[in-house]
Order: sequence, then structure tokens, then C-alpha cells
Amino acid sequence: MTATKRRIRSFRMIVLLFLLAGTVIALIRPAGAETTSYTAETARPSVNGRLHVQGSVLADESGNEVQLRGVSTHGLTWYPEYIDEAFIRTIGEDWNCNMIRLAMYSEVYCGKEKEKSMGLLLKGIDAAISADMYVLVDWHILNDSDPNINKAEAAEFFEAVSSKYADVPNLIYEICNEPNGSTDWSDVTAYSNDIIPVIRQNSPDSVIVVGTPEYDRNLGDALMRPLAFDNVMYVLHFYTATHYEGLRGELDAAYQAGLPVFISECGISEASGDGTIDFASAAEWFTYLKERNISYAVWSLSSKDESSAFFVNGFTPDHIPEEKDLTSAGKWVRELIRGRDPVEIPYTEAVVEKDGFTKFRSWISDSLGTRGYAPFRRWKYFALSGVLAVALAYIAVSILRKTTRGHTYDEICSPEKQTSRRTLSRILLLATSVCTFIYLCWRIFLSIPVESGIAAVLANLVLLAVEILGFVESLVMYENMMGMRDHPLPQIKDEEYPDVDIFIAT
Ligand code: IDC
Repeated sequence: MTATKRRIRSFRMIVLLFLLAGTVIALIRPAGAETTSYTAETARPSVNGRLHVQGSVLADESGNEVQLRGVSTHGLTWYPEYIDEAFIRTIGEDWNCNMIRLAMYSEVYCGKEKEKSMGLLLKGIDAAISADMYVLVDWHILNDSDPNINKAEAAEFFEAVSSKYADVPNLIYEICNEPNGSTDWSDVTAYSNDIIPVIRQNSPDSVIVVGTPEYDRNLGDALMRPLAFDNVMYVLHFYTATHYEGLRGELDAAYQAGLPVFISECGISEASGDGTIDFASAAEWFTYLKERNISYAVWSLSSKDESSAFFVNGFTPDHIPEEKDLTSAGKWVRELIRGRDPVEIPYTEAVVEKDGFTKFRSWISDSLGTRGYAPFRRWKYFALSGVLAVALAYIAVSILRKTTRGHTYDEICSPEKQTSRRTLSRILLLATSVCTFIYLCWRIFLSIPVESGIAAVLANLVLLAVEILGFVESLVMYENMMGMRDHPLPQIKDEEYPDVDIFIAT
């Protein structure tokens, strides 16, 4: 078998393996009391009515300042079992919680699960209304870092919700979760200028909260250039094991300057939603908020295997959560929401970092399960790019076969051409090697999508292997070509040529 045939055969094998891996992954992927007994100090829609912005905080219809102490759901479609009327009522009563935030991941809504996610959102709103809780309707942008990317869908979404619940005092609108990446305040302003009127047209008095750049950690721009709408609040997010006095200082500066602020999401874990829990820092943050009546929602009402989740893995939300159902974050947050002084909330359990195996297991279940979107969607893109790459390569090879004609040895290696070509080849070879080296460094250290899960990583590694194979092949080819030039045609004297008699027929 020739080397070319062998190469074609191994290339075919790699492509086959790649497609096989995609199919296997696709196959093994797994397919989710009627009276209120809260204390009077907790604001409720039936008592306090529609809220409005007053100074830096929220106030009720009589002008009394109120603090919303809320919890946030995880992605609606990933933990749909929590969007349950009885369970939301339980949280409203047993936890004395007066707000629930419904996290509608915009990428899910704009993807294939529009109807499902909308159904869950409406179910959640109705449950919150029946439990006499305020409800924060959260257009949860995250991977789509700029809200303008899906602005048309956002407009459609807010039009649908605000027209349906125009007169209901329970609703508060969060128009973009966490602008990030290169999205700046002017992008958010442009988006808000289009979306706020959509809501206000239906529900003129509703409170609207607006995300700020850098994952809701930049109140400075909003302070300098606030939006031209009233009854609007600006969002800050914090996680107590990642953010400390620095971010609180910025919050305080904005608060002191009179900017209306709303903490639509916060957690007592690290900002990743996992890792260690910092109870002491949590006590400081929530004391600060309590003293100023700043409203907040804590992440997350789920049983995901991550430290910010309130419920232990395997918990089913069909009863009042008992001690054994709660994680250490859940226990602490329940006391907080119930209204206990943050510095008095006991915490005995130290949260230990997960071991490597547990982390690996969650990573796999994250990337192959249905409770997530990024990895799940991305590995499909990788498979698609693989198929496209194979098709393109096939077309290119067929065209090349038809158009290349053979070169003679003389054409390639004639002594006159050698000297000029050699310098040029060396320069090109050097440039190619340097670029290849830089590319490979980037490819190996920065381009493997670890955050997107095992399927994406595997597919990516296969592509990387093919690329490296290609580079090695080109090195072999360069080597051979340079080698040819090192062996110029032998110089043969005229007398050494044999004599040939030529007979011409007449
Ligand atoms: C995290 C979830 C995690 C999920 C990830 C991506 O905890 O399970 O895999 O989103 O969907 C935010 C975001 C919020 C994050 C949370 C924790 O608003 O979506 O949830 N967080 O990382 N901002 C700061 C932290």
C-alpha cells in the first residue's frame, strides 16, 4: 500500500471515529395550604400594592420603604419542577419570602424551547401572584453578552408578558440579566430605550430594573449617565466568596449618590455559583442591604450539584423543605429570607471544596444532561463544522486532482532556479514555522472549550489531532522538497555522453 493510500485510510478512520463519537454522545444523553402566615413587616402585593422607586430604594403605595427579600430560580427549563404553585407558595410562607425571580435564559427562549420556557414563566408568574409574592421577570442574558443581539425577541417577550399582566401589581421587569464582554453602557442604554417603552406602553407604572456592564458590576456609568426614564433601578450582582469591600464600596458610592439600586441576583458562594461559601462575608453584605432596605434575590432555588443551590442533590420540591433537604447555603439563606439578623444566623458546617472526581462528574452531567444549554448546543456546532470540513476537503481534493499536472525534475531543480528559490523558500519556511508555532500555542492553551463540557472538548481534541497531523505532514513535505535541492543534477562532460546513431528512413 502506498503512503498516500495509507494516509487517506487514516484520514477516513479519523472522520469515521469523529462521526461515531457524535452519534454515541447523542444516544447516551439523558432525557425534571391556602393561608399566608408571614409577618406583617414583609411587603406583600395584597397589602402594599404596586411598588415604585423612591430615592435609592423601593417604596409601597403609601410611600413606606420596603425591602424585597427574594430567591431566584435556576434556568426555568432546567429545573422546571420548581415552577410549581404549591412549592412557590411554600417558599412564600415557610421562608417568609416576598419575591421570586424567574430566570428566563434568553438563549433558551431564542433557541428551540421558546414555548416551553414561556409556558414555565407564565406558570411561575401565576404561582407567585397566587402566593401573594412580587415576581421579577428576568430576561436572563449571559452567553449572549449584549442584550441588543436578541433585542427583537426581547421586545416580543416583554410585549407578551406586560400586556398579559398590565394591571397586576406583582410584576417587576428585569430587562437584561448581565451585560458582559465588550458590551458597554451605551449599548445597554440603546437597548433600554427600545425595550422600556414596550413595557411602559402596557404597564406605565411598573418598576423596571436594568443590568449594568461587566456582569452587573458597574454602577458608575449609570450614575454618570442615567436612563431618561423614571421608576427605573440599576442592578448590581455579588457573590460573597468572590466580592468583598471593594464592590460594596462601589455599591455604597452609588447608593450615597442617590442611584436606585437593586440586587436582582446574589449568592453566598463564589461567582461561579460553586466552590466555597463565605458566611462571614455574607453576613456583612446582607447587613449592609438590610440597614438600607436594598432589595435582593438570592441564587438559586435548585438542587444542582453546586454550592449555591439551596437544596441537596436529589431533592424533589413537593413538600416543605426540611433540614435534611437543605444544603448549607440553603439553611443560611432560609434564615436570612425569614428575616433573621444576618450576623446571628448560625453556620456550623464548613463547606469543603469538591474533590476532583465530583467536579469531573458534575462537568460531565452538565455537558450531557438537559439542565444546561451551552455545552449541549455547542457540541452540535462542532459536529456540524466537522462534517462541513470533510465536505470541503473532499471538494478541494477532487479539484486539485483534476488540475495539477506533473512537473519534471528539471523544472523543480534546475541549478539556475535553485539559488533564487532557496532563499525565498527559507524565508517562507521560517515564517510558516513561526506562525504555526504561535497558532499551536493558542490552539492548545486557549482554544479548548473546557467550560462547554466533555463532548465539546472531545470533538475539539479530535480536530486538534487532525490539525497537528496536517502540520507534521507539511513538515515532511518541506523536508523532502529542500532535500531535493540539496542534490543538484550531476555535471556530465560532453565526451562522457554515449554516441547514438540515428537512422533516417528515406
Ligand atoms: C450559573 C449556574 C450554573 C450554570 C451557569 C450557566 O449556577 O449552574 O451552569 O449559570 O448557565 C451569574 C449568572 C447565573 C449563573 C450564576 C453562577 O447570572 O446564570 O448561574 N452567576 O455562576 N452571574 C454571576 C454568577
